[in-house]
Amino acid sequence: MKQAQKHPVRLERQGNIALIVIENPPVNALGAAVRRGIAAALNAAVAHEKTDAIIIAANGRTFPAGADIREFDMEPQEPSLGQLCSLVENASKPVIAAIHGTTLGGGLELAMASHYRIATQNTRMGLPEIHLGILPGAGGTQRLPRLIGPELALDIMLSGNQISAPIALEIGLVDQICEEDLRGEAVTYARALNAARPTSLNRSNLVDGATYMASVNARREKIKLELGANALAPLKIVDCVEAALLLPIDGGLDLERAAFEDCLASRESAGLRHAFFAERAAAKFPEAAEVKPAQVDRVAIVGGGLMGSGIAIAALQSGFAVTLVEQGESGVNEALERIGEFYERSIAKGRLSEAQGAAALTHLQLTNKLDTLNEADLIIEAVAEDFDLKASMLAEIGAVAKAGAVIATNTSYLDLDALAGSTGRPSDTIGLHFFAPAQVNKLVEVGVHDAASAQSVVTGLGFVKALGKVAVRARVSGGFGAGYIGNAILTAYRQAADIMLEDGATPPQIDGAMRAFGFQLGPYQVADMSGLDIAYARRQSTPRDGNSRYVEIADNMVAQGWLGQKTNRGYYIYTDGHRHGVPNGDVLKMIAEYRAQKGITPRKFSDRDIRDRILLAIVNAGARLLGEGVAARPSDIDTVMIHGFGYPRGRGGPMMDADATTPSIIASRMSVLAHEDANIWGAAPVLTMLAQERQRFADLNKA
Ligand code: T1G
Repeated sequence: MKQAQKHPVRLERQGNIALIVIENPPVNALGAAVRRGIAAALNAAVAHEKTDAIIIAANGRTFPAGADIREFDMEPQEPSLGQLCSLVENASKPVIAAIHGTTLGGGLELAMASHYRIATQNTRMGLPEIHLGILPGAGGTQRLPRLIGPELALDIMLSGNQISAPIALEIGLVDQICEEDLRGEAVTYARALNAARPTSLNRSNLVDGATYMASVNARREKIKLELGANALAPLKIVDCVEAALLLPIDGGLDLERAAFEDCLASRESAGLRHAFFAERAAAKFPEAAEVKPAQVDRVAIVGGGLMGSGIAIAALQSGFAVTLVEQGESGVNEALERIGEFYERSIAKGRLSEAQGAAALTHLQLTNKLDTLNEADLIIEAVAEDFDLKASMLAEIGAVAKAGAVIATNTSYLDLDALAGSTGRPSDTIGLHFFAPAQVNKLVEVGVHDAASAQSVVTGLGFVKALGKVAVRARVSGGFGAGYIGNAILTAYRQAADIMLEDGATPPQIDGAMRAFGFQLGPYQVADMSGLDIAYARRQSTPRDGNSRYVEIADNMVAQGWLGQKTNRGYYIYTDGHRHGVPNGDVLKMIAEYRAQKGITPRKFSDRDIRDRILLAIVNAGARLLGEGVAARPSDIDTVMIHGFGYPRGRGGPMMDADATTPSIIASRMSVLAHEDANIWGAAPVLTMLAQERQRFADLNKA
């Protein structure tokens, strides 16, 4: 018999105090049923003659972490969160919000509409709506400036960052921090109250209009300067904060509502909300339904180069005990130097305290002895990207690792099945593909192969989550552009760019077009950053594919020793270690000579041509990876491209972008280009299927 669904809101009483308790796991999102429940409970409590005060609290890990984002694309239901907040504020009896966990967005707005706020010591608070391309739409832009002033209010809403409870107390956002028993202390606090205290009547931070407007105007100018005049949500937030001073509360709330609707309807917000759920969906590995991750306390990393030491830092920063194995004294010292430099820089920049830095380093064991690996629960091989070197190292690791330990290789494109075999215990072996710099980049592709056990896979997933990173499950692609999802798509991206380079475009033009589209850096700036020799080594070990044009420009640059930033000369020339270079005239000259040799008459490409050709290649590669089962769903590809390759998050990723154009239009555009390179512009079967069935990639996310 189907169990009756528990109502997400309960009304309890403790003598003359009514308690409205929310229970809507996992994060008590303020969906329609919750809002209706709170409104009904509040009306009942206010009407109850023996009620002197009302507490709003929540069970579970947090006070509401916001409105229910999933409801934004649905038919709105009453009461809206804004209406509920006004109901709370206008209650005739004191309402106290007892908050804990991550009180965010609509949850904090509900607390600010309450007359008093009590928080636990480790509560974190914030209005992160800007990360979803919207703004606080339930009174936050009107009540927060009243409580803490325009400057701090703008800081909180424009950064979307969380603040701690002690800070919130200091700035006047909460009234009291409770020691232990939040509910009990809230009741005691409530019993001492004798009057409601509507936030909207608090004008203490609105009296000095001139200073207030100076904050507003300065912030508006700063945003226009840094983000441009089209920065929708940030500028709307400033408008709303201005309205909090200039308009009565109802006028301000109306303006906020309209601004919220405008932002919600924007393409940017649709993209950001898609990205929010895409990275959470990506972490739903099928293996996780079968088994629990094994406990990982000590992590060992073999290879202390750029990647290995970056992974070590990420693990230290997340509280793991770390063993870093490097060959020989000099290898150990270089690794120690790299890690030491990270902590020095972080302390100098105030990101870490001396104590935090020192504490982290106490968990680091640096050695050149492989037998220390038998203490580790997880061993990550991070030596150079050479098959024989990796296979022999993995064989040694497989020999010393303890029973039950998980072995991972950080290969980015070598044959995972074969490398797993070389450990002698393939079921314990997975891929963990970090992206440089590993201590910063949030993406990790978890490589799965036929022999990998579910336990090993979910243990790898658990480790990546514990690092606070975004995990995406990937099988190794065997087709054009080996590697997991990211590298396979990058190969198509670069091939599309190189073909235009050969036919008439220039590196600065292509980079400019992709930056204008929203990428931080263009493909040739990225090539210079990662080093042309890395990609060259990979091309040398990858058999040429007759279906693709082989563009020799990069090979010729390597032959000249133009390897990018590491030689201060690549597609750009770099001076004094600057990250941004000036176009390298010698490369442009070399490309012109190369075209002449090949009898190519250069032709013009508009920025739109460049962008379209590259995006078509990316989407088509994504479609191929879906067909091969390398990627489980299109939104995983979006997550990889956003976190690993700087695809503009506000667009939601290439596969979401493709749906905006529709697969059938994409397939017809590709058919025009396929003759130029069948591998990157020959429509993948999945794309053809979607086009024929008038379906979208989003339909495959549901699968
Ligand atoms: N709505 C719907 N689902 C949500 C949600 C939300 N606000 N927040 C989290 N979830 C789901 C999430 O998809 C996942 O589901 C599960 O909860 C656990 O989340 C009017 C308009 C709170 C810091 O932007 O930042 O209020 O994958 O894996 O790492 O002004 O979730 O298990 O099926 O992220 O511990 C403003 C968004 C909304 C906060 C917890 N609030 N959430 O992190 O768990 S807009 C936010 C978070 C708003 C008002 C406006 C984080 C978290 P599933 P998780 P976590």
